[in-house]
Amino acid sequence: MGMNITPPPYKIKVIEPIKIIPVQERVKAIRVAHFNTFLLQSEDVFIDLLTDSGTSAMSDNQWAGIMLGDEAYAGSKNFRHLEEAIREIYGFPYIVPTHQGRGAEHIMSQALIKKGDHVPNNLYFTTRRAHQELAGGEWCDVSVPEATDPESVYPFKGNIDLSSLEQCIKRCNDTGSRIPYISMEASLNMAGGQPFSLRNLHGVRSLASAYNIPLYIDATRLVENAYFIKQREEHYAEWTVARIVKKICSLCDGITVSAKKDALVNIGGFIALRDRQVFERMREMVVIWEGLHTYGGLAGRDLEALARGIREMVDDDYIASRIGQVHYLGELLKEAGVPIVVPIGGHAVFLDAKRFCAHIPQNMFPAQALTAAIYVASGVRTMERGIVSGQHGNERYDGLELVRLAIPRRVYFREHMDYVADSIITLYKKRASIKGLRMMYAPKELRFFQARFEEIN
Ligand code: PM9
Repeated sequence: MGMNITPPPYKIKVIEPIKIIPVQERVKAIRVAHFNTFLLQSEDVFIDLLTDSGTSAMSDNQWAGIMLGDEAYAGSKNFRHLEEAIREIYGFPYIVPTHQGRGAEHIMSQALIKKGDHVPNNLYFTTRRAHQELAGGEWCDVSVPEATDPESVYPFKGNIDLSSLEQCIKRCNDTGSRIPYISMEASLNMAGGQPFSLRNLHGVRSLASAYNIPLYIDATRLVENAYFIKQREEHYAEWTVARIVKKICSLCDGITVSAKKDALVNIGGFIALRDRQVFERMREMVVIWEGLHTYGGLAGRDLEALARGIREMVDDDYIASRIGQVHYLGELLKEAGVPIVVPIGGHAVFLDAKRFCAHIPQNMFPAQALTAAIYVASGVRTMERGIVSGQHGNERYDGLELVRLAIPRRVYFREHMDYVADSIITLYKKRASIKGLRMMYAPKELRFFQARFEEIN
């Protein structure tokens, strides 16, 4: 295929058996799950590409760390190890641990946002936006237009549109509305795992400084973003991924992190920042919602596994092989003519359901229907990233309509990717048989997790 293959720089020590249940049982299982892959039982799934969150395989070094958990209520030595790792790799002095990413988003939003504030974001992430809005903020989109064009090959779809950002700031100044911070997500998940460039980040930093607004990055997949900068942006080919990560962090005021992605652990999150006053406000809040400020809802062993994961995640060979595997799957699908989001992202391959299921209108949830069809056809579990995830309340939505195949880190083999590609290519040939869905129930917040559907005949 003429691709550069980087073999994984690790080998197997422990395995977990998986099996595929017969197709009749899969048909039953997806009905019981109301056509929502979040409601499937994991034993009924063969290859689980629902998410790359908390699904990574830990190393022997991390498992060894688990045995060194200091489970004292206060002052656990593992928290000190975590602080050291974050200071070394990300470069921030102050750390607030949380149980996972949305715990960090909750605290950041409550600490910084007041009712009526506007928060500029590059597109949105579901939980981040929900917490900004619950705190009384108004989300405003300052992503580049390419972010929502699945066919554009623009290499930095995670960029912020600098003129939209400046307009947003000026509009807020004119109307007396406050901007508590600029929110920028690395490896923009909802656009297909797309990076921002360092050049763009410098531009955002300049505006932030000119208008005296803090800049906080969602650094959940910062390492993957840094890898793309190394690959695609002039000047950085010779830099290590670790150096690029540090550089990015030097340009912002702080980060929130779901450590369940880049950082190779099954649970964990944190806020890391430079402003001591803001840190102290957040540290007062963490004890209300998460736990003491030296564990934030995590066990000592979790803190240790995370401290070690943070050091492992910036290994250049590892990250090349990780993104290489995602790329491998994406290329197989692309070559077979299956419509996917390009460029292929860092953590996942995204199918474009608008083109895959062109016969299903968006109000019949084509991406949701496609996740169900893929499961029945192959036992592979994927996630809807379209109108179910994207629409808030009664707001109009005609945005991206995607199915995400997220690849857990250090978990599956090339043969698994071949099987996934084969199954989807076969389904694509029979796509006319996929039926639209009707939504029967949806919770008010983050409806995609628990919504229920039935098939339209
Ligand atoms: N992302 C994902 O599968 C897990 C659940 S939401 C479907 O992609 C970003 C960029 C994320 C993210 C979670 C969170 C929240 C914040 N930012 O899941 O609370 O992708 O640890 O993190 C998921 P937690």
